[in-house]
Amino acid sequence: PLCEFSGACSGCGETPYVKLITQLFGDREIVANATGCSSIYSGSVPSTPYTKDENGRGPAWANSLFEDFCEFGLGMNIANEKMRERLDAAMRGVLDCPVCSEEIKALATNWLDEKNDAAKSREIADKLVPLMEACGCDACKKVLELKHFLVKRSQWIIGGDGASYDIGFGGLDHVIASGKDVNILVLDTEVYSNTGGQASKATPIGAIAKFAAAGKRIRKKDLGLIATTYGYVYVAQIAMGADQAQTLKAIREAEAYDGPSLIIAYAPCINHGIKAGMGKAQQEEANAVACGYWQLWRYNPAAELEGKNPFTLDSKEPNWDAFEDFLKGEVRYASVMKQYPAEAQELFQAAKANAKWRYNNYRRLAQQQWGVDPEVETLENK
Ligand SMILES: Cc1ncc(C[n+]2csc(CCOP(=O)(O)OP(=O)(O)O)c2C)c(N)n1
Repeated sequence: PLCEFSGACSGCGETPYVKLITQLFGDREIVANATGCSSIYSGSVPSTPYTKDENGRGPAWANSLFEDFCEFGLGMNIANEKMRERLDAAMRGVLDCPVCSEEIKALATNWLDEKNDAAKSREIADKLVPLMEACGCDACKKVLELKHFLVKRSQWIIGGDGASYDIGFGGLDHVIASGKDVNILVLDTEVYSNTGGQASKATPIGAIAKFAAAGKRIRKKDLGLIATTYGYVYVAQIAMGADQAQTLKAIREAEAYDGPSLIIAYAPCINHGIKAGMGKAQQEEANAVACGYWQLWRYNPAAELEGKNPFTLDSKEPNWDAFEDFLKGEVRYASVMKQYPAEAQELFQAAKANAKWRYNNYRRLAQQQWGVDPEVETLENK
């Protein structure tokens, strides 16, 4: 991992996702981080848990405001695109150069063809840079000035649910609508964790949070489903402790998808008051999915181009009988019973009904008939 020892609460549900992304793409990763827990444990200056590998490569990271983190990441992506356009022009200069060797020219042609493939662009860059340094002609110097852009980058935008569902939502919507190749990771703790647990639109009905002291009275917003309506945005809901393979698959698919991606990751938090303790945070994720509290699914626009249903429901039919016990295992719900016994049962039922409504909705989407309409096919996900 290229994200090591953070100052997050022990058992934090957020950090395993952040760490996993560095394990997959860390040597070419750029992060635009919203303010929130993740910006604090990732950038407690002068120290940072982000580190580099034996070749000196690691994630490049910066923190934005709470309200514009997606635009901040989009800006990084556009800047990178612009620089790579310049690099492309410089590389074409090599092809006509009277000094450059045939080997350099062959690699330059290869790079022009494969520059958007992460592994191939890395392989070509590793061969090309020493040859160009040895050549030293003006055309090679121009390429070398931009050598940091030879390898395809992996743009990540990381934020909490407060940033994503609420305050930065306008920007998130703008960025996914742009069609640009960025990956947004929402660390969904269902509250504003870093400022002490205020309710967000991600807080489910019945949970106690600040500004929802008697239990929230309205259901959780379905951010993922909203994003699917664009049709060209990769979307997934994941929970690492429930299904590691699905988490890995979703993160890989999102990164590989040539367009915007949004991953919503369930993250247990110290604010939830997990009775089993924070040492059981991963187990809590498994329990959340098993009882239907959280659902696992992926919406992959690339599948649609192959004539397949883009929506896949990855969670099994939940054991709804375990739903109430799951709620009782967390103080944010259990305390409603103590403080507001009259309303508690009604709120718990509403929480379960809403979770069922969501699950049924996902199941319907996963089971829908999918056929290819030739006219629609020409849209090519745009
Ligand atoms: C415009 C603005 N409002 C409020 C804050 C204060 N603030 C900093 S972090 C934070 C909570 C972040 O919550 P969330 O996005 O859910 O991330 P988490 O801490 O849960 O990871 C708040 C309210 C801020 N930085 N900027």
